[in-house]
Amino acid sequence: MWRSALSAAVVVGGMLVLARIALAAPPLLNPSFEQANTQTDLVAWTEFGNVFQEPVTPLTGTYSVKMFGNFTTDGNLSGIFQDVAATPGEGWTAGVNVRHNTGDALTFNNRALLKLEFLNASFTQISFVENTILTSGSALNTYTHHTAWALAPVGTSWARISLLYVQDPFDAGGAAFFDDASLVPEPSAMVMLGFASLLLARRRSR
Ligand SMILES: [Ca+2]
Repeated sequence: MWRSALSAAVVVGGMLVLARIALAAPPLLNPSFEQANTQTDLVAWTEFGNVFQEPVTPLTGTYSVKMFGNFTTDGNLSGIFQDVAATPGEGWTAGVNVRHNTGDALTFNNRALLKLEFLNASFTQISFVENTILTSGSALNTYTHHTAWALAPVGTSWARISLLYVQDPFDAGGAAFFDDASLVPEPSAMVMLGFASLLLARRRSR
């Protein structure tokens, strides 16, 4: 009796540890792009190239983020990114919704990318995954949701979500609209292993 009570207490304790880890994860700020100092200065995000907060086809709230090319060189980039503190061994999922609209659809090889990066304490990139999420062949006038997942490698201090627009060739037209980004960690493999062993101990004590 006391053993099962003890193991139940241990399991509850383990759940509290997991809950605390989930709560401790710093959230992505301004994920729906509703806050901006100016149209080209989103709160909590770093922008480069042609990036604008626009009251155009938002998924939620009033605003989306519009991106298009810089008309400079083939493969030029516009984009935004945000960093969140991360720990080696955590699995991270980056997500966003993207669309293009009739009248300003993507042309040629123009495309939008969702990139999940891991950086060390000096903000040097140590690994990344990158998914193409919008092309000239994508359906018009509808948001699609996309994710990218990766394990934070040894040396990780930061996880970064990057939303990018590639203009290729440099004179190709079309704009991408993004809304409702996310960047979420899972508990590390070691924590999950510990939790699983607690559950096993509970089962054996019955
Ligand atoms: Ca929004």
